[in-house]
Amino acid sequence: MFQKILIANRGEIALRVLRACKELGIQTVVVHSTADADAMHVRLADESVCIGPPPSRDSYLNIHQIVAACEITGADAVHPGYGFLSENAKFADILAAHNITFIGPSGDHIRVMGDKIEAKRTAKRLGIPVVPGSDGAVTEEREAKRIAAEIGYPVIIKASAGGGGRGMKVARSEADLEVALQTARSEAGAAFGDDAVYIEKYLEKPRHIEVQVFGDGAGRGVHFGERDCSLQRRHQKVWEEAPSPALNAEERAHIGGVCARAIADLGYSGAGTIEFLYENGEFYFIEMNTRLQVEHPVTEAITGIDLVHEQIRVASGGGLSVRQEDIRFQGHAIECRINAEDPRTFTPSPGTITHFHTPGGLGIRVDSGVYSGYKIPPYYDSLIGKLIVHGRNRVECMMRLRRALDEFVVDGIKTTLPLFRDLVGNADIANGEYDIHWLEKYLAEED
Ligand code: MV4
Repeated sequence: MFQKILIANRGEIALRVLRACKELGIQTVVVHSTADADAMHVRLADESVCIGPPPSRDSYLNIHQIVAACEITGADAVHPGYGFLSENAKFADILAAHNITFIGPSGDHIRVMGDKIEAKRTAKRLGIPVVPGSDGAVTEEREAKRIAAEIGYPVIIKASAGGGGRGMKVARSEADLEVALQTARSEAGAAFGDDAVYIEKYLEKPRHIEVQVFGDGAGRGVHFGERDCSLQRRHQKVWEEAPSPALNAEERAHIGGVCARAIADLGYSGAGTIEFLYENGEFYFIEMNTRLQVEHPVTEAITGIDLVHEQIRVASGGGLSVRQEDIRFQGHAIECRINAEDPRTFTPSPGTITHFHTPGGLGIRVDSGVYSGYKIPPYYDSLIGKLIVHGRNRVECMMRLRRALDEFVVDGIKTTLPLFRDLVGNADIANGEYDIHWLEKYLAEED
């Protein structure tokens, strides 16, 4: 087991990882920017190293500073959290070259999944169902037209270096295709320095369902069920739940089994998320994330398993603590992302939190690094906390969530809490009847 883990992140996830380390008796080092000197995780860590000024590229993204902090403190592993360097293959490689363990998959696995064309090819080879489309990159209009005619319109053109919704163009008929292809290619080239694009059948009203997987790096793979993350705005998830209201136990076991076997065959190590669009009873792979995700607590709530413990165990060579048959799904969990933003416009609202009171009681978990008197710096993303509610079934979970939202007090700044108070009273949400476009339509109709 590791003696000392360096946490290369900030905010609620830095605290989340720190808690796991403490439970495992592992010493902790945090690195932070000058803007985060007052953060809760900095106070709670055994050691802290200030690595630079507020802009992320000069601190949380500065690989050399982080490696130096490992060398100075004698950390033998790094947990990257999510975002920042968590899916940076070069970072994983550099740490390996310094004999420091990256708590995550190999640089090569990160690289494959970061290239969306390569990821899709790999998924297909491993027996994961993918969206019908081009076999690889498409450059010529003639070829694009041939593929689109074959799969049928509408089609979507996506950047291979994109992901998370960046660099996509929909073509509803052949007349749109030339412009869509050229715009997608030039935007991809400008944004990512890589103009490779690919074509897929455009699914009109899917849900976003993702499967939590783990590999032990030695040929074993397991799944922890799925999360439904369809409620998004501008590709930012707002509300996530497990299990998906759209799946039955048979579908869950089937797609989970397919994903677990793929992870085993790939020799993957650590936590991963296989993302699907789900429409008319079919799953279509879109991307794989090679990190722990923001919404991992809903999976923890329904399985009772600490996924950060598992990440640390696997990275240290201790293997997974569970076999597939030990993983049981109990009840229902919902996560609400509390952002320091206007609940209608989503404009960031940094500043001082004058009063912070979190809900409690059975089935309630709040993951947050903020406290009364804390000043939210303006430099980073606006997530200030997550409310995760668990109940024996979805109805109980929703009742408990409504009660928890009533107790939650965040004064001094604007937050997305009022949006969630509206959502828990909505009939579509109560019925679990929503797709990836539901939230944006709802917000457009509100004003
Ligand atoms: C799609 C799609 C429809 N058809 N692919 C957006 C994020 C990126 N991960 C993939 N995305 C989409 N890919 C096909 N073939 C619709 C989306 C999409 C979306 C997906 C998940 C959650 C929210 C979304 C919002 C708009 C579009």
